[in-house]
Amino acid sequence: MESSLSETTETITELDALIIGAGFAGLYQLHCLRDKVGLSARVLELGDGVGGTWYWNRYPGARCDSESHAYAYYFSSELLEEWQWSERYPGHAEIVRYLNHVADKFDLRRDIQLGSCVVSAHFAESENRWIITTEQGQRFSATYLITAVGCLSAANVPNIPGLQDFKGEWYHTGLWPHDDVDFKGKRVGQIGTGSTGIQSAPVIAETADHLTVFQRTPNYSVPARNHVLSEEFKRHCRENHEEIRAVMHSTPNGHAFTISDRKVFDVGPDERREIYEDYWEDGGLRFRSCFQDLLADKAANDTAAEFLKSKIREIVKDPQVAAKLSNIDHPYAAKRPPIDTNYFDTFNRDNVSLVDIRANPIERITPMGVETSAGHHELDIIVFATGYDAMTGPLLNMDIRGRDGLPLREAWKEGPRTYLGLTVSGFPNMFTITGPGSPSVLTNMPVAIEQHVEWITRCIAHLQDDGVKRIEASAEAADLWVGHVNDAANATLLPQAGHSWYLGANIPGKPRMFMPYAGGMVRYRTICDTVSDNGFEGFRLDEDAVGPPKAVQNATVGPFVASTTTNATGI
Ligand code: NA7
Repeated sequence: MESSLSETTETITELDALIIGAGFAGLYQLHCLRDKVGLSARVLELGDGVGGTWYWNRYPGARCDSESHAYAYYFSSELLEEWQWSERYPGHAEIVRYLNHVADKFDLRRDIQLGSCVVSAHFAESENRWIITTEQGQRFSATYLITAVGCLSAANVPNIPGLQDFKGEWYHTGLWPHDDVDFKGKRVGQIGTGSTGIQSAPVIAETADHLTVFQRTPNYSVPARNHVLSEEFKRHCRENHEEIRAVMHSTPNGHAFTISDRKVFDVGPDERREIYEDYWEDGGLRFRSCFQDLLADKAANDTAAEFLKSKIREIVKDPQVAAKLSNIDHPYAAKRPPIDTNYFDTFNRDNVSLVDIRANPIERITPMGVETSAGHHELDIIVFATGYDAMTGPLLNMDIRGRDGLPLREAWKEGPRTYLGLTVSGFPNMFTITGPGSPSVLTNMPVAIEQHVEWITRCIAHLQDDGVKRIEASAEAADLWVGHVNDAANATLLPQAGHSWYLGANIPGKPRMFMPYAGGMVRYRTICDTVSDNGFEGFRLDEDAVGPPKAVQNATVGPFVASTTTNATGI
C-alpha cells in the first residue's frame, strides 16, 4: 500500500530528514544533518526526555560496561575538554546528564519532539518521500528516514502463564519506573542472569528482605572494579583525547585499550595463570584483551573459561551454589560477557538464594509468586532481567514499508537482510544507525554510532550536492553483505553460544541468524569508506526519483567480497 501526500487533507509536517530516537545516535545525527548539511530535520522520541537506552534503563545498578572516557562522543574537542566523568564506568543517571548537556550545548532541543511514538513509516513512491505517523496522530513527510532506535530497546517480557494474576508488583529492567522501587522488607524474585541481572542482583539484595535469583543459563563475569576517577586521570583524558581516539579507532571493538598480540599457547600454564590474574585484578572488559585468540580458538578459550569458573568456586562459599553458578555451557565471551560488582559474592548472603530453572523450569506465575517444577516461591516483587528483542525488535515494532508497500517484517521474515547494516534493499533513502549487520553491539557503541552517523551524513550531503533524489541498496549487494556477515561470525566462536540474543535465540519464533558484524570495527570502517569512495558501490543512485529505480548504477559487488579473512580478535 502506498501512502500519498495528496490522499489526505490533514496537516503534514514537511522535513528533509526525520530521525527516530533521541539517544546517542539520534542526537548526533540531528546535529550533523541540521548544522553541517543544512537540512530541516526533526527527532521523534518516545520518552519524555533524551537519553535513549539510558532514559529507560534505570534499574538498580544500571551502569555502562564501557569505560566512561571511551563512552562519549569524540566529534567535538570542546565537549571532550569540558565534560568530566566521575567514575570508571558511567552510571545511568550520569549518562543521561551527559546527553542532556549535549542536547543543550548543540541547541538540539528545538528539533526534538518528545513523547512521540512512531507507529508507521511508509515510502510514498510517487512523491519519493517517507510518510511517518505517530501514535498521537501526527504526520510527517521526509526525504530521508533515519532510525536511531538503539539495539537493545524492545524489552522482552517472557510470556509466562499467570503473570496477569500476580498480586505483587513486577518490573522489566529495560522499562524501569522513574519513581524509585522500594525493595525494603520485600521478597523479590529476579528472573535472568545476563549483564543486567548480574548488575542488579547485588544492589537489590542490599535492601530486599530476600532475593531469589532464577537462573536459566549460568554466566561468566569479571569484576568491573569501578572506582571514582582521580583528578590526574581526568586531566590525562582532557589533554590526550586525540591519542585516546586513535586507540579507539585502531581496535576491532572500539574500546580505548589495545588487544595483546600474544596467543594463549604462546605461554606456559603458569605464566598464563599470572596473566589472567593480572587482568582479573584490573577488571572489566579489558579481560578479553589479554590474548588475541580467545574468540578464535576453542582450546584457547577453554583456558580462560576454566580460570573464570575457578574464580566462581573460590568466591562462592556453598559448593552446591558454586557448582550451579559455574556450570557454564558456552565459550567465554561467546555471549555478551558481563562485568560485575560483587555478583558472585552476593550468593554468600543469608538473604539470597539461587534457583536453577534449567533443571526445574518455571511453570507459571501464581498470584503469590513463581512456581517451578520443584516448588513454589512466594514473592512480593518480580524483576524481569530478561533482556530484549535485540537489534530487529525496535525496527519491526514499527510498521515500516518500502517500495511497492513491502513491509520490513516481510523483507526480514527469515532474518534481517541489510547492506552494511546501514540500509535495506527495497527501502530507499532509509538508513539504520547500528542496524543488524553492523558491528554495533560487539563494539563500544559510541564509536560505532559516530562512524554510522558520519557515513550517513556524507552520503546525504553527496546526494544533495549531486541532485540525486534516491539511494537504495541493490539486492545483490545486500545478499553479498549478509553472506559476509555470516562468514565473519563463523570465523569466531560467537555462534557457539546457541542461546544468545546475538542469534535471536532468546525470542521464541525469531529467525536464528547471527545479527551483528563480527569482522571488527577497523575492517568495517574501511569497507564503508571504500563503498562511498567508489561512488557508493552496491547502491542504486537515481537522479530522477519518480517511478521504480532506473538503471542500476554501481550495483555490482562490494569491496568486502575480495577477502573473507576476519579479524576476530578481541571482539
Ligand atoms: P540478556 O543478556 O538477554 O539476559 C537475559 C537473561 O534472562 C538471561 O539470563 C536469560 O536466560 C534470561 N531469560 C530470558 N528469557 C527467560 C525466560 N523466559 N525464562 C527464564 N529466563 C529467561 O539481557 P540483559 O538485559 O542482561 O543484557 C542485554 C544487554 O544489555 C547486554 O548484553 C549488554 O549489551 C547490555 P538465557 O541466557 O536466555 O537462558
